[in-house]
Amino acid sequence: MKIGFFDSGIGGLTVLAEALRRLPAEDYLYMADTLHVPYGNKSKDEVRSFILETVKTMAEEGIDALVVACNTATSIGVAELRTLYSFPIVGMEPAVKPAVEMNRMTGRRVLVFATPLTLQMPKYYALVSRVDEEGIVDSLPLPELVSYCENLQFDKRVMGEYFRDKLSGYDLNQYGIIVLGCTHYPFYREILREMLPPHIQIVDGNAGTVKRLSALLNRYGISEGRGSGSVRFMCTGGEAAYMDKMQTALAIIRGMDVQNEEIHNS
Ligand code: DGN
Repeated sequence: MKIGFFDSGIGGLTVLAEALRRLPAEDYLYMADTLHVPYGNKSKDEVRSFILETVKTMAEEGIDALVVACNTATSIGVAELRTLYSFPIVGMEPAVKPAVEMNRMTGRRVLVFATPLTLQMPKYYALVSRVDEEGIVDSLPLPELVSYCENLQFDKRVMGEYFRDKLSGYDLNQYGIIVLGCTHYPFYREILREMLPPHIQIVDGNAGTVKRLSALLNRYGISEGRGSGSVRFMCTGGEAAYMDKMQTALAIIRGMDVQNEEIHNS
């Protein structure tokens, strides 16, 4: 049983880390589209063709299920991928719905961080229209953050300045929850935690995605649970240095205590 995880770069490793925690007895193939990272600032048509090409390569490797571990790629390609392949496919969704539900009692607002492309797509607009009856959701595009992450820029001072600048126009007292709507962003959870007021919760959709994956594997009857939690890395550019980077980044995210504020996207 081999589960494929796909992202433009190292972002999907934050979802893979969650899968390794919850489903340790499967085997994984992780694919990064290093030839085209980052996706978030490119056109919809370009990203669509990158997704189709990359998943084709993964399918040729013989995966039994696929997690599109990228919000941007999910918004653009997941529906089409489901028409092309018979294996189960799970996508990402920014955790806006549970955030709105959790926040209802506090009277505070919800702020969604994501790539510009995710925030521009009809899928995101439809999600917010569906769940945000009170009009409490605001969205903040962070176009530079994926590139910082890909460069393993985790310096507290540099990134603290970046986030302070991005949030300078916001009255943070108004907000109760920040949603990390891009799979790269959980790498910055600890830095954000230190700089944000303590009343703000930081949430992502990773646990919800892995729960959906688990349910789907059961429904298709394809989870053998006889794997070893092995991870094979691939990248479209085939760069040896990037293989090392993926190992390093997976160790970083697995070393973080991400459980305290996790919520379940339904
Ligand atoms: N990790 C991707 C996401 O969740 O949107 C980022 C895509 C990109 O390359 N910008």
